Amino acid sequence: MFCPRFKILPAAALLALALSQPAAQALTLRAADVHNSNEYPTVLALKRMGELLEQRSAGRIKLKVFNKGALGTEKETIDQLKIGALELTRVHISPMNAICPQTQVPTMPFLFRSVAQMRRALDGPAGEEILRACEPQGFIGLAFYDSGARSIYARKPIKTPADAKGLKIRVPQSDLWVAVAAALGANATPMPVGEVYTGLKTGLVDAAENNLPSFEGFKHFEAVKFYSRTEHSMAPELLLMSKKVYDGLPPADQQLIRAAAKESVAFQRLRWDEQEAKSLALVKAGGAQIVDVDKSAFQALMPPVYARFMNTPELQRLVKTLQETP
Ligand code: BDP
Repeated sequence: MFCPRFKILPAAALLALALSQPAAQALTLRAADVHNSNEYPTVLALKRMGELLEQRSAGRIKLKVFNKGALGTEKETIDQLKIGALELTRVHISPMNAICPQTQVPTMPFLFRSVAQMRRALDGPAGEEILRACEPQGFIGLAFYDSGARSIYARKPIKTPADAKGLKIRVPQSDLWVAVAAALGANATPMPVGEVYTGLKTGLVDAAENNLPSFEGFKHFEAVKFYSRTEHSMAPELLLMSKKVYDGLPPADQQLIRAAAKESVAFQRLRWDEQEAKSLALVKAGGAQIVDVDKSAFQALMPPVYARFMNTPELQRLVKTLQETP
């Protein structure tokens, strides 16, 4: 039977439905990473996150990983996130130090007692607080990934702070890192990691500092052979999302993204432990020498760095909470 309202009602109902429940949109997220190897633990973790998102959204949400610095330096990708031109970036925490002071806390030298303790501390409430602190600046801090411990490498062993005197050392682009190098008596040259290999080869810098997988992966061990285990920092990696993009997504998608990022952390840590062992073997086979050092002599020079950078009650409280994590 003909019903004049038939044509009108479904349209109105559809419209009402569309307004109350926007149809789930297909979503492609891009994630940047500077590491060259497709097997680097952070790169693998991003791919893992993508698999989880794709499974849980029945293929609607996809994550494309652009490693090898294809989308720019870490600072450049951070700038792109800020304006919503890029969705995700996995960066070292150091280029965020100037943008979000709370990120300086886990960057501080000799803050954690061990990698295991660093993981427990960052998994706790202080870690969450630091991730959240990036939001007012336009970044959703999704997760910390592991970056192990960083040590100094040079053309000679650096066993004591006296060995570091006058050394031209590359550091990440952060005032805090410049201050750490200065406390050791070295001359810091901040630069993006992509320039370090050439810097070491040409003698623009005498030294750099990083974890073993980066010493190996960026081929720095081909340029300088002595890796001295100062382990002066366990500053983590950071997985950030553009707040501008995030705020435009339905809450259900926001939750999917947060959960997939958090779940990729345990996976990344397993890959990290494997990669450290592999990288150690590779650099040794490539002629690198691993030098044991008296870390306490280096640590003894750091109080002025704490006094200068951990200069508010809030930062001091975060230091204490992270350090006191069992
Ligand atoms: C590596 C980090 C990478 C940084 C690099 C650096 O994984 O994100 O770019 O250090 O020193 O350990 O800049």
